[in-house]
Order: sequence, then C-alpha cells, then structure tokens
Amino acid sequence: MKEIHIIGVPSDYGQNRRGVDMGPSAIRYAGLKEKLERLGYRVKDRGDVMVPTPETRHIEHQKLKYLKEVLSVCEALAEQVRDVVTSGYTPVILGGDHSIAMGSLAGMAAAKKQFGVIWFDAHGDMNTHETTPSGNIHGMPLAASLGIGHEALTDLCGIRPKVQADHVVLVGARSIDPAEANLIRQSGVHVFTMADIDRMGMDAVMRKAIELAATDTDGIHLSLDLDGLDPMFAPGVGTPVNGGVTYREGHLAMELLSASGSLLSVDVVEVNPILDHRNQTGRMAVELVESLFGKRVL
Ligand code: B3U
Ligand code: MN
Ligand code: MN
Repeated sequence: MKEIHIIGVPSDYGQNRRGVDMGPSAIRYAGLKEKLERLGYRVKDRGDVMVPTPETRHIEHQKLKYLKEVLSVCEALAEQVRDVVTSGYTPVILGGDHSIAMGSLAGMAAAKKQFGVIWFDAHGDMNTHETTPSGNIHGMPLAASLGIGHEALTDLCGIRPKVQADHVVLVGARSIDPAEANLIRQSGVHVFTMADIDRMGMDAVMRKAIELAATDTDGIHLSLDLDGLDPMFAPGVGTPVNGGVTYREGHLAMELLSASGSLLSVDVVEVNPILDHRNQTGRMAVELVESLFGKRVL
C-alpha cells in the first residue's frame, strides 16, 4: 500500500497579506487525512514545520522581503521532503504561500536524480529581486529553483538548479509581469496559458504537460497554487485573477496526472482562510487532492 506523509508549512513570509499561514489548518479541517485514507492509503501527518510569527521579525531587504525567514523555513521543509521521499513515501506539502515550493523542490532534488515539475498557477512565479514589482518572494520560487535570481535563493541547500527548465511546465498562467515574461521566454520552460487551455482543451494541455514533465525524469512534482483556479471556485487566495481554470477542468487535470502514474509529490499552496467563504477554498484543495490520488466517480 502506498503511504502518504502530510507536511504543514504555515508560512506567509513570501507575501504581504496575513492568513495563508492558516492554510494547513484549513486544509486539514476539510478532511484531507480521512479522505486519503478512504481512498486506501496509509496516511501519516508529520505536523508543521516551525514558523515564527512575522510580527516578531522585520523586513531587511525590500526586494526580497523576509529573506532570512523564507530561507530557514525552506531549509527545514527540504529536510523533511528529502526524508519522506528517500523512505519511499509520497509527500503532500500544505502551504503557506508559494515561496515554500523552493523547499519542496530542494528536498526533491536531494532525493531524486531527475524530476519534472508541473506548476499550476495564475502567475509565473518567475520574478527575481531585479524584476519583482512587490519584493514578495512568493513571486520568485520557480525562477530560483531553475537557478535564476539572487544566489541566496538559487543556492538553497547547496543544489543549483533544483530542476531543469526543459522538464518544467506552467499551466493556467494569466498574470505575468513584463520583465518576468522575458525571463520565462529565455529560461526555456514550457508554458500553457489560459488561452492555450481555451484553444486546446484541458485534456490535450495536461497530456502534453505530463509528457514533457515525465520524459527522461523519475516522475513529477505538482506545485498546485489554488489561484490557478478561477476565483469563483477558489476565492480564498491572496491574489485572485479572473478567467481561471474551472472546477471541472481542475479535476480533469488532477485525474489525468493521477492516471499517468508519474506523481512523486505535491504542494498545495496559497489557501488563505481569512479571505475565504466558509472554507470553500480549503475544501476545493482537498477535493483536487482526492482526484490527484485516484478518486473516481465509478
Ligand atoms: N507577479 C507578482 C504577483 C504575484 C506572484 N505570485 C502571486 N502574486 N501570487 C509578484 O509580486 O511577483
Ligand atoms: Mn504561485
Ligand atoms: Mn499564483
């Protein structure tokens, strides 16, 4: 039987709205563990990575806000992910804002020779300290993991890059900053924007994305930013963007990834219960994870 290990990362250092630190609680409250057990998995909750409250810290670098804190959270997470994956289990990492994915990918890079990444997001998360409009590190984790940006981020855990651009696929993009767009083009990552999803359909987009991320790798890490979904289905996120992935497209994407048999690990990030309606986004996150781990109608 497959074993899943849940790791909570209640960090909101990567952006400027409090509340995503409560994401792990909201997702747990929506029944994550029980629902995965019902699908036949053994599930262990490893609890949360320690995250000091931001009110006790101050910002030192306006273009890399809470840099020190983000790095120490990511280092602690990377250690847990490496441990889970080398033991042969599947990590389900609950954010927190998307900066934590640098820790997930560092842990994956320590445990696996080659892996692919599907980055499901309204945003590119490909900014650096030089291109960022906000200074928020949650807009930078993909660039950093590819080895682009400030060396404090790119060299996290002494592995650079964590993943090769050719094995990385962005899905759902619809809000990219101008300088970030140039970095995306230069980097060589694959991108399926919402316009591509409209034209090709989610089925074709995900089949292609899975092929790109799985070819010549040991499997796929899914980095699932809930703002990739349309705000109608996931209102509880810090930076909602209209015109996103629908409920049905979201489930189809997860089902296809599940059927591929290539999933190694997943982050579920940016759930902000303060901005949510009765935990709709937390429940949506759990539903998507159920589809990802094999829940079917029949
Ligand atoms: N690209 C903008 C906004 C942003 C990125 N990720 C989220 N928002 N969630 C930035 O600040 O880098
Ligand atoms: Mn993101
Ligand atoms: Mn996003």
